[in-house]
Amino acid sequence: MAASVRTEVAKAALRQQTIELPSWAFGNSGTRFKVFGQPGVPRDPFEKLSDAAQVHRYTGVAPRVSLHIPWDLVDDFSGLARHAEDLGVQIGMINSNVFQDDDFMLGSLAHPDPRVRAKAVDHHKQCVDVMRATGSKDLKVWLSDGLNYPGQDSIRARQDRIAESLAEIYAALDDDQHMVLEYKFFEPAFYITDVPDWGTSLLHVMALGDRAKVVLDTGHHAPGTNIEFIVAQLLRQGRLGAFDFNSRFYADDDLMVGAADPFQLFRIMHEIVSAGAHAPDSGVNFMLDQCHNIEPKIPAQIRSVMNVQEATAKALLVDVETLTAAQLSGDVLGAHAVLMDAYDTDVRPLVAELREEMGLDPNPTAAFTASGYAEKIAAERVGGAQAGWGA
Ligand code: LRH
Ligand code: MN
Repeated sequence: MAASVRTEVAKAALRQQTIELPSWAFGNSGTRFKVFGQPGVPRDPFEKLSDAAQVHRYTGVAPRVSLHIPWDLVDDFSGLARHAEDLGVQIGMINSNVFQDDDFMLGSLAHPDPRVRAKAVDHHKQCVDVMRATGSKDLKVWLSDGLNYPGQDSIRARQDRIAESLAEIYAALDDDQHMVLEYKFFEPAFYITDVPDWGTSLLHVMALGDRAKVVLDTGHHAPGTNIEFIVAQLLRQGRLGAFDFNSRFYADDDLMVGAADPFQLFRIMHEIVSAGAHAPDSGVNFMLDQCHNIEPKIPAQIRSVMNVQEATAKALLVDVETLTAAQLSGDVLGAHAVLMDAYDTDVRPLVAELREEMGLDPNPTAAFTASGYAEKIAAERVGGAQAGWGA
């Protein structure tokens, strides 16, 4: 395929790409040391959606916002969904939260006490009701459940309890609803996390049924883990349901995707594009899961969406024919060079051109800054409590 044709094919694919934003990225977040406030931070889910809609307005590819319950609890969820529609966005995945209630100190779905497990299952059923009220079709489950000391509880019994509890939640889903299960190798537990890796999540979702898949959060692996291998394997099983994109230098830093390791993001998107999983109907949801502890939140989300677009564009420019020929002929350096040529391509002009063709400003960050929206919300949003993790 000629390079010029590859460019047009890439643009057509990028035009269809969508990236889902996390409502909580627009609220305050931090570390155990400090949570810094910022002027204009939303005070409720309505204001979070307004800010998320700004990201879609200037990038054109962020039409969904993922909610987190109870952080985004409102009296009228269909009203919230209408507010989203008025803003030109939609409610995406619904995230459960069984990591902040005092009763879940020793676990939620894995807790030794059946009454506590029942409470955690009920919370997920409440999230399914939120899905019905907002039109969301996806329940996203991350369990902070784990142990801090050897012997604290039975490793095997906890897996049995989780399997039983997840089965009850899965049974509560409507036929057109799905569940995705996220894994994380540590934090807040420091000895064992009950769903620590892709294998454990995969085993649980395969036991549940076809409408259950794995969430891969790029910050949830042990240092040195080859994430694109996991992506290829989960795609091969048809069980990659979603990404929580972010980047990190050390632990679950939740920094802007592509900021710490743009080459890793490119390698991940290469596996995605190679499997055709970038297509809108692939069933893979590309989401951001980030915390903007010190940087302005809306521009950071815009930058993050641009980073995913650029990594995807590079992956779409890989000369697949030449790569495959080199791979099959054992031409190690030749094959590597083909991939690096794509990675070393400056795709910013291509993506800027695409935005113009979509009727958008080629520079979303500059366009947002020029809009004065940040100053407007800083002036308007005075009083009330800024949204956060409420931890
Ligand atoms: C856990 C996690 C999960 C969310 C939370 C905000 O670390 O990645 O996806 O519920 O962050
Ligand atoms: Mn996550």
